Amino acid sequence: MISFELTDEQREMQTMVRKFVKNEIIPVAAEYDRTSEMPWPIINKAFDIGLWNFNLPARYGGLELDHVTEAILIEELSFGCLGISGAWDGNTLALTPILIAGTEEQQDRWLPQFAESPVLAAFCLTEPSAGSDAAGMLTRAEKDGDDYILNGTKCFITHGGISNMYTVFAKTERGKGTKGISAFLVAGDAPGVSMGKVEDKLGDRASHIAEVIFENVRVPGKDLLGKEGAGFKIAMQTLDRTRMSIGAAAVGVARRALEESIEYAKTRTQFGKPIGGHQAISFMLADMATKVEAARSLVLLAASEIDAHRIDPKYGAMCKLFAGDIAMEVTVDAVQIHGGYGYMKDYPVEKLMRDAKILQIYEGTQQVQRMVISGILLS
Ligand code: COS
Repeated sequence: MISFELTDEQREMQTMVRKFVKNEIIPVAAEYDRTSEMPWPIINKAFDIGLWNFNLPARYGGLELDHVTEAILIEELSFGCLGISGAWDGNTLALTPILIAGTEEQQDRWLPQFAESPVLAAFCLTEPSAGSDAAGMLTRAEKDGDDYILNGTKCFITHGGISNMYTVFAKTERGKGTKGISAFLVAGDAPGVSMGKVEDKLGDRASHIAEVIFENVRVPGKDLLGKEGAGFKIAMQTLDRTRMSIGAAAVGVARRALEESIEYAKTRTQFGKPIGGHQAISFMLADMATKVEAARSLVLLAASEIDAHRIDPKYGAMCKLFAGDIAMEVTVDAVQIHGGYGYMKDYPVEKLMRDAKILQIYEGTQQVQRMVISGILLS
């Protein structure tokens, strides 16, 4: 049997987050977009009411959400503001490698802090000259006794420079390609860790994105994740689980653009009737709504496959690809429906359009998603 019915618990959490978004996020989203400040008051409130730490295991005080529930909640948060949603859920990406490859001892040492206070974590893969070609990274970790010495610069890092824990991917052996990459857990206050350039972005502005610089950082051998050389696989396995949440965020952005457009089409009058009464607009709304539903279906498929432990990288890639593209299309259409007003900051749709663009870029560009999907189809 196939069902899109939410469980009582999922519905309850969806209602709770929807209420939080309406009361706490939507009223301040434009201001965070303007200032580009980290939304600490919202994160602190989320922590206080127990809605923080989506994927932190329950044994460490986290919510330990399944992926379907996570997708439902990310859609709601991103309906309110993509940047705030990214700041809220940035830890999920950074914690996933330790959940995949961390030993019990490593998890016991690193994870309890996340339930004690709303501290941050960051996933450090991308570098200035290694974006889509993640294996082309220059950051290196050289063995020194039982420790490693880490040197390099990571860029475009969510929570970069303000995190308590970094999951860092670095070359431990040159000339071995993807098999020469290892993953490490690094404390935010370790000597030699610093914040580089803080990015000033087109959209997604409430999410803090910065460079992280590692300069002769001593990493104890006990903080190597998995085996030496397993880092690239750990990074890919992480993205296989997290790309669906970008799809869910895209659905939230697109649904908001659709709802704003429906409301506007009902109230804006031209040529003697509400613009929704003109087929030029009503057919656009019909197409936008169809795209939102189709994207959500693909996100839920990807999420439920992960929950069923059938992890097929193509589903995460497909839903990120499809939902990211429809978010861009739907938000552009929303601006068009709003006409001149849509281009002004008085209405939220211009922000939605600026926000949507990043959904086609981060956690792998749309072109990388096609590489993943076609690679599987042809393998
Ligand atoms: N799960 C497990 N292993 C995987 C894997 C996955 N999803 N994807 C690749 N691997 C393994 C391959 O099996 C291969 O191992 P073997 O050599 O033992 O066969 C190895 O990793 C290398 O794979 P591949 O040759 O496909 O690697 P490429 O260097 O060609 O890179 C892409 C593939 C482009 C898909 C990868 O670099 C990528 O995802 N890039 C984008 C990174 C990204 O999303 N960055 C955003 C920043 S994170 S916010």
